[in-house]
Amino acid sequence: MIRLFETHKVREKIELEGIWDFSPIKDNEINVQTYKYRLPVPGCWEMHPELLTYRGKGVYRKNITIKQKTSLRFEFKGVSHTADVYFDNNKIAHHYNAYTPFSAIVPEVEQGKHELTVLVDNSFSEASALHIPNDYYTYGGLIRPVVMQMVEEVFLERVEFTPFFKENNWSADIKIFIENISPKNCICILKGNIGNYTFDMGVYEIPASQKFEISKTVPFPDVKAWSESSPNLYLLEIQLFGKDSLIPSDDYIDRVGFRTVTIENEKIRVNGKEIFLKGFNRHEDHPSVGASFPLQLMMQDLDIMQDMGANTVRTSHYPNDERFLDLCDERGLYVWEENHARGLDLKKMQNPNFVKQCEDCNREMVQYHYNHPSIITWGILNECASETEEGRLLYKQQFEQIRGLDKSRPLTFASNKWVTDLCLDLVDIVSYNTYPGWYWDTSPIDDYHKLVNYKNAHGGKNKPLIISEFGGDGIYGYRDEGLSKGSEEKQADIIGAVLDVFMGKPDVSGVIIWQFCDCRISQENGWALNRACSRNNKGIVDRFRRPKLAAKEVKKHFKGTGTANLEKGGINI
Ligand code: ADA
Repeated sequence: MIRLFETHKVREKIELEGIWDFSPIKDNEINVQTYKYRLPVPGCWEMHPELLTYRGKGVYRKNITIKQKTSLRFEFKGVSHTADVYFDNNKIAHHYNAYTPFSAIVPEVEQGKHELTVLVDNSFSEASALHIPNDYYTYGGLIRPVVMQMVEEVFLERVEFTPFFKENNWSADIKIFIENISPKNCICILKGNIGNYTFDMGVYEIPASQKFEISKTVPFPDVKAWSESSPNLYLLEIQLFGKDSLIPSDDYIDRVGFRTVTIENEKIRVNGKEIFLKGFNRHEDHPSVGASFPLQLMMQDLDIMQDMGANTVRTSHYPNDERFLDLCDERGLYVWEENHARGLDLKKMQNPNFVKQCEDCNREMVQYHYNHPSIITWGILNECASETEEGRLLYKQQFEQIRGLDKSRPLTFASNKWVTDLCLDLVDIVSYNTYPGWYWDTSPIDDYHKLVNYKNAHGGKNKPLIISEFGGDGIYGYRDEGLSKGSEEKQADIIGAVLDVFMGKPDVSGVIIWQFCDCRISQENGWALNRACSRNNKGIVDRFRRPKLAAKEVKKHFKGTGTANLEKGGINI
């Protein structure tokens, strides 16, 4: 299952979920004679007992039967971390980054048997600027679903839906991206519908072998808004017809919500109403599946978070599986979706591949996830070199790139540079990671004053403030009434003290705990010596989702005090 709803009724598609052949390889030789393993897709190879710590290259193979001549479009939702895709031994795609989707077209495939092979590499080297040994684990494999679609010569590539509220009514700017892979110009007619509304998008001549973009503003007078308390969703269905044809040759279905996100008077507003974020940072990591989450585990994570009273998830530190975002849409959760970069100092940001790999990640994140109403902010470059002039330039370039792709959402990044940060003027929302009680023995109230004073004097005045990380280790089962660091008691104490301070302050717009669940970390570069049991133990639940003492503290705060009723004013829904 790639999404929680049908994405096509007209276009034929087959999900390539199941068992694939797999073999580790040493060089780039894709013509493997004997495949030793049969591995599940989606899946991480580390879940196999002989591949627990395998870092390197491997080839996945799947035989495919095509019933009649057609063009094929493959969509890979996530390959960790570098993929070279071959169809009948011809290379059709190269992609870097485990956490963003990509696609490849194979025109005019003959009926019969074919072979799809994917060379996957999860190794660390200079070629990889973003996947580096880190405070989380880079797994290997086809970690998210793969789908094969049968496409016509002209097909719908994607749709961008941007709702807005004007003169007491909802409308939306709808952009449709079409691709013509044939050598001739083609006339096509586009129609759409949402709920009970059908609308014409026009007639166009799509130039030969080109991508084409059309846009239109459509009013939707009687729809219901999407909000935290009423997450109304609508299926947006676009159909493409050939000239004089009454039967659509292609379609594209996405699920959308009507909501706006704005920043006014230091507050984040959804549909004009002030919101307060109470949430968790979450790594996609689980001992049984690695980073390859089935629906049940995604739902379980959200159930646990919501049971503690959370309304927000930060996808630290990479774009998430679209099914997880679908679930957030359905549940009215707010999402801070983040590009993939954690803790890169200036030297690492100056890796020759950094700029291109970030640009690709930003573009794929925004374009593939554009229509999720739950995503209320895009974040970039967690704890990178925002205290340097050179780093500032790179932050600036990325914010400009994202603003060019999406003007409808505010932007942010999580800083740990305290009173040396040079980038607060670049963002719409100022976000700080701070660890009072854990990395330093300051009190949260001192941190609060220091942060707010610096923010207001250095480009952050009148901008909302989110405390985007705080917490401390709590090793599951390690109990100590003496509150030694690492005990569940100490963790609960830190979390309670920080929430007491930051949830009560009028100039704080959100608190996001580090972190939801413990996660596996890299062994390389000293990480294993920094982290007890080779885990980041700051989860409020452990890797198996068993709650620690801190869970009660979180629930008390998130469900109780400090969550003033903010539902005043704004758009009436
Ligand atoms: C940082 C970082 C997280 C995690 C955390 C910690 O703030 O953003 O990824 O490493 O620190 O546990 O120290």
